[in-house]
Amino acid sequence: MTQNPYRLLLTQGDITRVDADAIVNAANTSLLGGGGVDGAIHRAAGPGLLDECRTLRGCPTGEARITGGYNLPARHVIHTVGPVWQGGHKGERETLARCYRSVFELVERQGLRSVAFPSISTGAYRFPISEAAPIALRELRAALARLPQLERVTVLLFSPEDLDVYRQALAALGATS
Ligand code: AR6
Repeated sequence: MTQNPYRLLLTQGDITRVDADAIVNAANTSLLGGGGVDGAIHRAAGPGLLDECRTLRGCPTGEARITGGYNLPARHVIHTVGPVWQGGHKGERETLARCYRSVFELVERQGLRSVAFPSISTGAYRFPISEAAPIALRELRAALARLPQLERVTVLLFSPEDLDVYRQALAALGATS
């Protein structure tokens, strides 16, 4: 299938400001907030998000849960729990891929048309971003090929350095697939 390249956007910025059907949160298994992008999303969404998260009773690593977006411009938040990097021999790569697939299962089920991701696991969970980027991009491209309902998938990189890593990974994938 030919893919419209404009359906996948890599950009630098703050995910809490993105207007999309859903933004993805790099959460922890409690789903009760934390630092990094999780803290930023909870601060921007307001206390309604934490109230709804409490009703979910957590989320195992590699799975995903959907809530409302509350005071965010995004309509929904999809919370997923990435793997903690432990050197790469504990199935971290497969678990990270599973996070992206779990998010897209919810996207498909809810009929969402636009979704924005942060770089899952590459902050506090220490997954090397040069290894995470090709895994993320492979899953995003597979979902775009599989789900015609998807109009736009955005990756919001927090720093220009992270954006460069993703851009280079996308160029490298383009050459091989
Ligand atoms: N918009 C986009 N990206 C951001 C933002 C933002 N507002 N803030 C940070 N990032 P992290 P993890 C980037 O640590 O590694 C939390 O405490 C950040 O620069 O947020 O999956 C949770 O509760 C990095 O590139 O998530 C968990 O305990 C990326 O988001 C734990 O951290 C992910 O970094 C999850 O760790």
